[in-house]
Amino acid sequence: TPQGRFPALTGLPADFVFGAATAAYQIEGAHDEDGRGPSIWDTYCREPGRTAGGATGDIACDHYHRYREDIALLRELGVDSYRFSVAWPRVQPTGTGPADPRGLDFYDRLTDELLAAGISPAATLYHWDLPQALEDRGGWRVRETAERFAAYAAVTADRLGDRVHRWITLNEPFCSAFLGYATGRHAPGAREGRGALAAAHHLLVGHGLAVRALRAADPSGAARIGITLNPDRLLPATGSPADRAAARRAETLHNETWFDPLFAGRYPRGEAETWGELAGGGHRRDGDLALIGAPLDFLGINYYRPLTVAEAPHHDPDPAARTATDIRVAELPRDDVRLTTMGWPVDPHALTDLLLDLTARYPELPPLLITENGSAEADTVTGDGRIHDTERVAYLSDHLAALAEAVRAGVDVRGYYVWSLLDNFEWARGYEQRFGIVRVDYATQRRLPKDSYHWYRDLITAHRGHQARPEPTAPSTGE
Ligand code: GBH
Repeated sequence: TPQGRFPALTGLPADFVFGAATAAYQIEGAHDEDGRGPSIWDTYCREPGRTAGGATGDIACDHYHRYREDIALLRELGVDSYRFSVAWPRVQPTGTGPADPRGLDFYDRLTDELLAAGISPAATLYHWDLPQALEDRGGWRVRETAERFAAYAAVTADRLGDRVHRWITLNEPFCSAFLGYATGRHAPGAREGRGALAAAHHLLVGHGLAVRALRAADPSGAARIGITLNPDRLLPATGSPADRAAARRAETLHNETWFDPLFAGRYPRGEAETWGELAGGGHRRDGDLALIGAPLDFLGINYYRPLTVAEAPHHDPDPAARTATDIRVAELPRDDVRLTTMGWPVDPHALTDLLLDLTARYPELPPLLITENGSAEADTVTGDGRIHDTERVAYLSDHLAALAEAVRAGVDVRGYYVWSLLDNFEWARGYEQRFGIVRVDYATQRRLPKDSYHWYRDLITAHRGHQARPEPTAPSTGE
């Protein structure tokens, strides 16, 4: 049976969506073409020491010019849906004012090419590329950025909404707020306390305003609108009260900051314990919770690995210098499981636990989509000209099995997108980390599908029950 070769499929509904995901700054390149303005990532990458080897997204995978070839790869892969992101600074080069039609033209062509290939587009409006001009006015620290974001959502939906019916407002606002404004490991590279907490709130307000704008642009009701979060499975290093308290503070920072306003109509209860006098804040207004909590059609979840946490002293003894991630929590390495080249532990069952736990804690959750899951591996081209990325195949297979286990236990998951279609610009880690199921040789821009690409294609075919290709006669090799 098809499921015999792909046990991970057992229990997934017949209309389960299989997809692949990318993001604009990580693949497009063409950073100064057709009127695109600079984003905070263009600025950040040019500052010394920010990214591995000083890498930038100036060229990346040159997808802006090669999107037809990349969509042909998606068509051959057989995915139902493709998740991409729209670059705000292509649509509005300074983040405000009338749209530059040339930027929207690109996403218009991309959308038509996807539909012609029988692939359903899923568009993320914000995958971290804030127009630099808005950062110069305060970025996500200020409410004005949330209002600008909704205006950008409206012009984008106005142009694409007749054909794009799945919208994701924000990708991983945790990263935008806390890596961008507290650890400084993401653009704009700030290290702040209150600024980062204000950014977290204004991202949520921007989401709520964008949902309102997207619904207004969709009188027919065809649009399915959601947000993508990266909830973490947080494991206390020991059962000690100190480590358990540390894990609770991390729950507030990583999960409750987002889930509580979005799905429980409240701000997190652990704020004071987590942030002390930084908590609360004058950036909140009456009515914000109702705006943020507007009903969604789905919740996107990006999942990669669990985190083991323990109590730690403050990084900075000076309270005035503390950032919003300085919450007396240390992340501990794991030595009991395999690590990917990101150093991330491979522990698929943590995904099952996470999904069950979130569903139990938030009864109002909408249906789920896994909008990213994948692994970075040290792929090498072998003598046969192929890439036998058996670790990635095992990672994907085991995580799909863990997801299917959650579905069998009653969690409503409607789809799964592999991160990523292509090797790409992995933010601060530059081009050293390869997440693609297709290799990109950056010197030539040649694409080479890895074994994981062929495995995923066969899994999708098996799920559809088409049996379009004969089963292999040799025993499968750990797939
Ligand atoms: C997701 O981020 C993103 O949505 C996607 O763009 C990204 O490519 C993918 O996952 C893989 O990372 O080591 O200090 O440079 C997940 C959150 C953000 C966590 C980047 C790791 C690197 C921090 N990731 N972060 S650092």
